[in-house]
Amino acid sequence: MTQSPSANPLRASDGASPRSAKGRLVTIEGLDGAGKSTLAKALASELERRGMRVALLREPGGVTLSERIRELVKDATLEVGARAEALLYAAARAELVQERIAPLLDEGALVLLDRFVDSSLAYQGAGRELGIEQVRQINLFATAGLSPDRTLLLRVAPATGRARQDGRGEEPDRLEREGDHFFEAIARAYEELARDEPARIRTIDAEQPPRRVLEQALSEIEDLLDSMNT
Ligand code: ATM
Repeated sequence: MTQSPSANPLRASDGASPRSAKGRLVTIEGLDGAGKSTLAKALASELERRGMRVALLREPGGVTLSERIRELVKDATLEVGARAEALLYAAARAELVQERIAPLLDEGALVLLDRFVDSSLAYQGAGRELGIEQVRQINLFATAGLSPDRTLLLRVAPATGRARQDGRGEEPDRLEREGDHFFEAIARAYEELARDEPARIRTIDAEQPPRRVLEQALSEIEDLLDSMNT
């Protein structure tokens, strides 16, 4: 997943055009209850205030097929094996990339994406024990190799994430019904991914107040924002 943006098959060929003409893909990752969607919304409004073209999307979802798949993977009444689950997330991702993300990047937008391939590596690769490399392979196919320019990993202790999730008072979905062991494996996998790719994946302590999380997130993408303005 370290392909350079200009070598990306889903982006318009760079040719002689300056790198600055292209958009950037920033993904937000972490356990449920880490505050991903709060950060995504705050980042989007701050960047729009600065006059940037920002598209905020979430996974699974963002286009009709992927929203339908979202309903399937969350449905607690369905039997879904680990392999089928990994493929459903990958299918939702393939459609979102093709219909929305690739065109937005070609138009020069900053795409803020709540979850992407790293979620599958952590949840299906580690949580479901399918193996990170196997899950990476199906996602390379699904995304045609699209890799984020930067990933903000919101680190929260599994117990804190669970407590925040419970505090929402919603009925737990199919994945949220899993035990502590599942979420601990996911948290460990995220840490490993961040250790392997420190330039791309920046970890933020998500137990800080939301304002501090936003400040750190902005500083972690400042160089990308600068590169879009030059
Ligand atoms: P959100 O609740 O963050 O929208 O994500 C939906 C669920 O799908 C979430 N469940 N929990 N807990 C994480 C899970 N998920 C995966 O297991 N693999 C993936 O590739 C993605 C994108 C999400």
